[in-house]
Amino acid sequence: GFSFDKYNRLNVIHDYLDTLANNYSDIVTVGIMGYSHEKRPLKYIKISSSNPNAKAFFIDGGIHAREWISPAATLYIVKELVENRHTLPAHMLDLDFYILPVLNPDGYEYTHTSNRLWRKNRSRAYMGCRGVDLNRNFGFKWGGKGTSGSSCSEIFRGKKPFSEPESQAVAEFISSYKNDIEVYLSLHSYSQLILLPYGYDRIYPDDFSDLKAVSDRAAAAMLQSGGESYTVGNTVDILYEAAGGSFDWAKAEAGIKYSLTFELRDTGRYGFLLPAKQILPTSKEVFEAVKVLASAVTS
Ligand code: 0X9
Ligand code: ZN
Repeated sequence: GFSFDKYNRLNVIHDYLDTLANNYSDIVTVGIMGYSHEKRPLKYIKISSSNPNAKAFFIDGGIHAREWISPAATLYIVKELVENRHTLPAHMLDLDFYILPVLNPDGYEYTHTSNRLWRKNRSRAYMGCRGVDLNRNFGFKWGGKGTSGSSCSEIFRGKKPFSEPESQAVAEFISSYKNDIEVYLSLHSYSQLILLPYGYDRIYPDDFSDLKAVSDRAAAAMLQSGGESYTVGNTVDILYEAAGGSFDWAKAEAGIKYSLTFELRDTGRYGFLLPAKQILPTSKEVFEAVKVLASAVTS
């Protein structure tokens, strides 16, 4: 069964979402945004505010298959929002949350069965190797810096923007709710960074200082709650160039002001192989940040 002491398989994660939808049918619904290359559902959960005019907060995890802490952290967020709802600050109750724990289910399962360090999806549409880096496949500045046209590359961008069913389904979903969504948060690992747009080049959106200010507060809250230290900055300044990423698209094309990427624990000791003992402490610090981000878009 489902637990926060371990990394759960896809079917266990999906069953947990379904169980919540059954047990909390007044606030929780589960839906499917689309299907992966191998026809697995892109299952998401919606946690609804009682405010009919609520703004929305979107979170995805598991774009990269091997970054197991990312889906795990999304599930902790889900648990807090649903099962511990009575403990939440009031402003959190004023938002709808859309959470997609595993954006790349084929890759995630493959890391459990065959290759723990697989990153991409499992597309077989290409000569050479399988898999597209879904975080290079979104349709803003697609094909730019920090991407590759070789199918065997870890940063293979695919044959055209949104060539992959996973990226396409997520973009369609977000587009259909873009007037409501005020925060787009994509969870990755590792390095303990809060990455701000843009990632395709060293370019700062006009409202960069707004994003920076709330992210600095989020990082402070993470640390103050007993969590780890996270570095905040423009993606290119503190990491590298990576065009075709989901949050650049969310910012530039969907118009979502607060579009961010977190790189969760650790800073390299275990890297992608983060011990299960760190699932809960990592998840708790992420939830502290989510509370701060939520406060920025509620009044
Ligand atoms: O390279 C990536 O896709 C991300 N780092 S990771 O180690 N998790 O693979 C960084 C993505 C930054 N976001 C964009 N460039 N859009
Ligand atoms: Zn990643």
